[in-house]
Amino acid sequence: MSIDAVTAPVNRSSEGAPVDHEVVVIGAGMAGMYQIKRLMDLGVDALCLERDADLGGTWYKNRYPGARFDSESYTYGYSWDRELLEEWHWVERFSPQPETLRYLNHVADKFNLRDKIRFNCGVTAMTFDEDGPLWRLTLTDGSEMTCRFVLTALGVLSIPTYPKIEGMESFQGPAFHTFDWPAEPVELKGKRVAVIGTGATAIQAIPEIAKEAEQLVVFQRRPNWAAPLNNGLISDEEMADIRRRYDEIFAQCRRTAAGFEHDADRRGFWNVSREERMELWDRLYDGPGFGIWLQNFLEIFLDEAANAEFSEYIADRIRQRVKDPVLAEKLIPKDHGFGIQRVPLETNYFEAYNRDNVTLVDLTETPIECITPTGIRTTAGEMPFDIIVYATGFDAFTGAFDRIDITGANGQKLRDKWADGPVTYLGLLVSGFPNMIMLAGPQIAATNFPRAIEPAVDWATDLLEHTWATGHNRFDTDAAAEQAWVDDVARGYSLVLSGRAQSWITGYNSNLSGHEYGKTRYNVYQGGAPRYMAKIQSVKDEGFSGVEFAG
Ligand code: NA7
Repeated sequence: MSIDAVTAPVNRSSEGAPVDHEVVVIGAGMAGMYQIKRLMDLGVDALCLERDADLGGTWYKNRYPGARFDSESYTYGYSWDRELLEEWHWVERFSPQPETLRYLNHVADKFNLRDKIRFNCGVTAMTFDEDGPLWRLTLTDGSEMTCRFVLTALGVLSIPTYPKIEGMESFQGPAFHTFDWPAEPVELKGKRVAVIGTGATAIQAIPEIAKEAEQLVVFQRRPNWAAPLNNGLISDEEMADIRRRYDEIFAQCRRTAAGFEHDADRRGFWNVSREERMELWDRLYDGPGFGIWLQNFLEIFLDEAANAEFSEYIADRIRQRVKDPVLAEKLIPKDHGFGIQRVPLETNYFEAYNRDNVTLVDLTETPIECITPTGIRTTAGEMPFDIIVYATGFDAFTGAFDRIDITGANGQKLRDKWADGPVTYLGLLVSGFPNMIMLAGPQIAATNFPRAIEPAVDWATDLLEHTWATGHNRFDTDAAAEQAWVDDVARGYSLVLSGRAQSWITGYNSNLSGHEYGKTRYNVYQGGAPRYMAKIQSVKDEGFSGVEFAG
């Protein structure tokens, strides 16, 4: 037999009722793109459905000024193709959205991924048909499609949450969520702009909007801790060095809890002197990216006193950067410590408030009463605006699933099963929803996102291959294995200070989507990426323990 014959793609398929496609992948962002590539390589009849007009997911949608990675670019890119790693030059240490979208388009072109992606094709409903067994999908154009297996790559922050404010629809000028920032240029020059929200997105956008707009008013409900991104260009020499070190870089990302190069300082917060702590913090504050968060002492995440001392250090930094001391205090969070919520990284965020054209409205003092046709009215009066920007966050993790009417075996709705929060096995499977694998679902490890996506895609592909190789056409996870995982995830929330945060990690804002207010949703696995990866590997090594095969 020739080598070609051995390596030629085999058309994998399962027994069962005929289907339009063996596998459908929903979503063509980072996860969906890699998944379709893996299936193409295997010669599987697979199709990727994308609701948007083009690929890129998060990086296709988030076009607001200042949108960029908080991950070092070279730790965020795909790791699975040596040639791709060798040929791509990341221009900036923290890639801006347009460059990232260019990168993803380059990947799609290089591997002909568009051949297997159907654009402007959302999924509105999917129902498991036991007789197939198969999934019956309803698409946005009303047509139906069937497949044996569904892999969801819906994105974890892909459903924007607009606030519910009286009169929103009456505003006559442009008004949009940052996620829906128009693709065509938005003229900010000479405009009076309102930004509602001060999360990671707003903190990236505000300094950029401030440079352009005639007037910018920021409506803040709760301030967020933020620290400098310290971005820079990557020279040819640095990029050559990064290329030489790629194996080492990815190995380091696999070793660390959050999938970055940054690793915690394990000397022990209380074992070193205050001077030594200050020396570390000064260095990290001037260093790049999440170092200030992830290269810090582990006690920051676990010990209230340690966290309070460090938070005070950051508060002082804010006081040094904001000229007006009263304003500085308004920008310093008082209800939670640094790093308890996901830390926004910024470039001149605090300096933006020193500009004459930027004003902060503290909504705890003067709440918004309504939006009028020409502006925003707070209890202090009405302010006129030309543009309103909602930087109000996302219906995280489960929102994209809730938007699809998903019916599993025995007629159960996923929406109902998840009414009190997500319930999964390893963040990858859901009991009662056979032949469905989530590639970027709730309860996967909280990491530098692609570093968790790639193992999830590989695991999903291995599960499919195992199913085919063992002559089955149906798998489901057993409820006991699922419950054990949910308990493990919940335990993680009880161990870290961030488990009580008011953030999308705890699903605190998902009441906007009809979920109970203030009830913690266990959206992510908090036990660290290495432990998560070891777990999914051991499940696989045990022939997919906790998964039942049939057919
Ligand atoms: P976040 O981090 O959820 O931030 C949303 C912000 O919007 C936050 O400041 C909220 O204040 C504010 N918000 C939400 N609703 C309202 C209303 N009704 N009125 C005033 N302010 C409101 O979302 P981001 O998009 O910034 O970041 C999400 C992630 O994307 C980020 O972590 C990165 O991983 C990428 P609150 O704090 O709830 O008082």
